Amino acid sequence: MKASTGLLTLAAILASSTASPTPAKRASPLGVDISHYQGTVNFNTLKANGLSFVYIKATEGTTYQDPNFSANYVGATNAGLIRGGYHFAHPDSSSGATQANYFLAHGGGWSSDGITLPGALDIEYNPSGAECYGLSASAMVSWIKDFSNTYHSKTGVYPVIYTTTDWWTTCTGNSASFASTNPLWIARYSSSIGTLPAGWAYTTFWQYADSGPNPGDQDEFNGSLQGLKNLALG
Ligand SMILES: *[C@@H]1O[C@H](CO)[C@@H](O)[C@H](O)[C@H]1NC(C)=O
Ligand SMILES: CC(=O)N[C@H]1CO[C@H](CO)[C@@H](O)[C@@H]1O
Repeated sequence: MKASTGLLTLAAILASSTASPTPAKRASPLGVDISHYQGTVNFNTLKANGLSFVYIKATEGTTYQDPNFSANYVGATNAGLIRGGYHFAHPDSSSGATQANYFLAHGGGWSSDGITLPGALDIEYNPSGAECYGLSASAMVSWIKDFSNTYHSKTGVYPVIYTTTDWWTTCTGNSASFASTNPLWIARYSSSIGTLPAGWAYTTFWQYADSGPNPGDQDEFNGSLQGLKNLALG
């Protein structure tokens, strides 16, 4: 996913150097994740194309709200898509709790209604500064815990963690301490998902391409449509 600065994430840069893989025919529920970069999205078309869910960018740090969030969220809802918000983490600018509260106040909330996915924490390559945002692995793990525990205490569910195996390995020391609580969403633009971060036996979401037949990044839920609805029930 992209930060508001407009710089490509490393994952996107790496992916753009090779053609996006043509996904094999996928049986699992498909979705996309979008932000204002996609402009005005026709959610009825997404639904007609067979998509089941959409993650929508809400916030970054504590200073940025995606200008299209509300329009996107309402559009997705009206089209009958299962949807949720995501937050682009800036672990160098304020605490995890502060950013979780900002996200919750600006679209990242959750309720057990069968159509709202747990909010996602997008934690990945720093678009504009130090590797790992200048944090040690233990400080990074503490930051993520602070975000995750705050989100859980306010909603009753743990946020989905969006990352890459490479970033997670480098910047958390491949921490296994979220695997029993947080659903995983791995970005890997390949025909196979590859090695997962420590602890997780499986991924919940897979972002398998950064472009495709529908606007935004292309995602798959690892399970059935009922499993996806169960995630939205908590
Ligand atoms: C999908 O989940 C199942 C368990 O429910 C697991 O066996 C499988 O490896 C997962 N796939 C991926 C790509 O993680
Ligand atoms: C529906 C909506 O709000 N669309 C806006 C999304 O953001 C772009 C700018 O990135 C605007 O031009 C659209 O009007």
